[in-house]
Amino acid sequence: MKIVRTFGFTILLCACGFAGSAIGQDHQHMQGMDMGSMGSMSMAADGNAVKVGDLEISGGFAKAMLPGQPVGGGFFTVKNNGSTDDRLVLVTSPNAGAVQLHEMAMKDNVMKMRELKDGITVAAGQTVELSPGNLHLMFQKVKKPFKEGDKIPVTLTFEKAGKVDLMLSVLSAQGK
Ligand SMILES: [Cu+2]
Repeated sequence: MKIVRTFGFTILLCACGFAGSAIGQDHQHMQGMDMGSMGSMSMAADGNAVKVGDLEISGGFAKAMLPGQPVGGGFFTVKNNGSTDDRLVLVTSPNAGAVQLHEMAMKDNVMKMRELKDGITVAAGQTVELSPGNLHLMFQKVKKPFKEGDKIPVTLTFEKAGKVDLMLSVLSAQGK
């Protein structure tokens, strides 16, 4: 994983997945990561929104992976138009051996990422955004590295709304 330090955030996801399988769910990402630079990575919306029950899912995208990179990041926005809370509990994709739900957060000035085993809650009337540097999907055991322009199908399972298929457009490794 030497290249991790040379290229910043893009390979970070790679570092995460690597460390994640090796040492568990609360793994260290990168020393002293600058939140400011991460904030500037805005999300590129795709426009193909899908609905299931009271939920509306939009802006799905994934980042291109570098050759040999074992894991990839995926992102989208979920809006809950209903009056009951729901929860994203499972994500699967034919392009990956497993898909985990992760969050990233600053802790003691260090960016850390951990798997959310209980899923991601989308409260009634709220919108939850999975975006670089925050909540994200982590594709594990990816069969073929995601290339810019690819489409990655995923199936999301929500506790109440049930299953819905979503297509993630692969953007550049920078997520733009
Ligand atoms: Cu992750």
